[in-house]
Amino acid sequence: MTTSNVDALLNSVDRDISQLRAALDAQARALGFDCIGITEPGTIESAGQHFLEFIASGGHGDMDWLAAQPERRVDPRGLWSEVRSVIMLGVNYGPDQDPLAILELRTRAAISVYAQGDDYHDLIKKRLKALARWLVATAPSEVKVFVDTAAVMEKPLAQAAHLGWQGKHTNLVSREFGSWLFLGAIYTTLKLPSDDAEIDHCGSCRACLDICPTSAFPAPYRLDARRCISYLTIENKGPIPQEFREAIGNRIYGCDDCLAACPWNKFAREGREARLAARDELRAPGLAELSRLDDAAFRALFTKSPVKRIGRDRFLRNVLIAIGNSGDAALAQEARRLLDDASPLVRGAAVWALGQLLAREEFEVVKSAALDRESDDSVREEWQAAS
Ligand code: B12
Ligand code: SF4
Repeated sequence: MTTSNVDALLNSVDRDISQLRAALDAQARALGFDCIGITEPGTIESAGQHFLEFIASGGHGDMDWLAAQPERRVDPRGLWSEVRSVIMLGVNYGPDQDPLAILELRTRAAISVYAQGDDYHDLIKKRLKALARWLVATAPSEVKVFVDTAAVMEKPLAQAAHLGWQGKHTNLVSREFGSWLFLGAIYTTLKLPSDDAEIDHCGSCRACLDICPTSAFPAPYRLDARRCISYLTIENKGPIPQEFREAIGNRIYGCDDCLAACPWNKFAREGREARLAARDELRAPGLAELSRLDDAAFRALFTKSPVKRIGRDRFLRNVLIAIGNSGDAALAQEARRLLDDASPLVRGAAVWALGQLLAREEFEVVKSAALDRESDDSVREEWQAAS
């Protein structure tokens, strides 16, 4: 083959690849993704190192699944040796109202923005699978799709693919969508041209660090998950440690404070995808009503919602912490009723709520009656601690 023939062949390969990229971008947008970028597997080495330091420091708390098999997470090739390109995708879930306003309504529950609608895992997985199918049909290859639950470092990969940068709150910040992006990934055996990594645009801002109610950031870009309200209300299975209970306020599932404080949100585009809309009944539900949910009613209210995965007992634990923080003595009757709940987790949180809401004398009367019939050690400890 002559040199000019080789050049012609290479030019046509380049043209095909740039056409494939343009078509991939168009297809991703048609399927409801708001941004897309591509990187290679070997681009997150330093993030992988930071991940190992994070695990060694114990910052993951009880999330053993996060610490398991780190070699799979710190490099995409550890999860799938054939991967040659990583396609990162984002879906904007910017709220249609101020997510911090609810924090002032102390008898209402604050559910974090991402959990007020249908479960994003299901929605994004469907879109990822559709895009992956299209890719395989267009350019024969093998693919795997991931959203959230697999051993994939989605934020560093998204930064490497130019979707945004990991801000001081550790989440990905986008110039277009601020802090409100869900992430998903497609690993492929195709070798696609990579985008340039995005650079850090946080500058001297520290709004997300300063707003955190539980001081969960030991340093910028580092989170101690054990102090984060998202971890405490969602991942943590036991009683919520005493030191964080008041700071949690009325946040009963997740927390949005650091995301909402980010000044880049003001550049976020209007008009989010309709299917990510909040359900009206989950925008500001009453604490009293939530405290009356039994298992069946809990499952019915949170059908298709991510909230369902923590189960009724952990959910009620969170609601009772919020009741204790409500300052509304009328809610004491709800906590009192839950002293007889079948779950020690719920009974223990009810004790704390009563300790916050009842006058000392009244509390002691309730205590002496309830302590007699309480056999669980952890709940008895709550009674002692609340006295
Ligand atoms: C575990 C996890 C959590 C944990 C731990 C959070 C965390 N920051 O890691 C908990 C339960 C607390 C959590 C909470 C939330 N999560 Co979460 N979570 C994850 C998950 C499954 C893994 C993240 C991970 O690998 N963490 C491990 C640590 C090591 O990672 P890291 O914090 O990013 O660590 C970096 C920094 O610490 C930094 N670093 C460490 N040391 C040093 C030192 C220096 C010098 C420097 C410069 C940097 C540095 O480098 C590390 C590696 O990049 C991802 C999905 C996925 N598979 O990626 C979703 C994910 C991160 N979560 C998400 C969301 C939406 C949330 C919440 C907003 C939910 C809510 N409203 O309550 C909160 C936000 C809290 C916060 N400020 O991070 C989204 C974030 C989207 C985005 N735009 O970034 C993800 C990507 C899920 C998704 N598919 O969309 N989450
Ligand atoms: S989500 Fe809330 S508690 Fe967690 S780090 Fe951000 S501001 Fe702090």
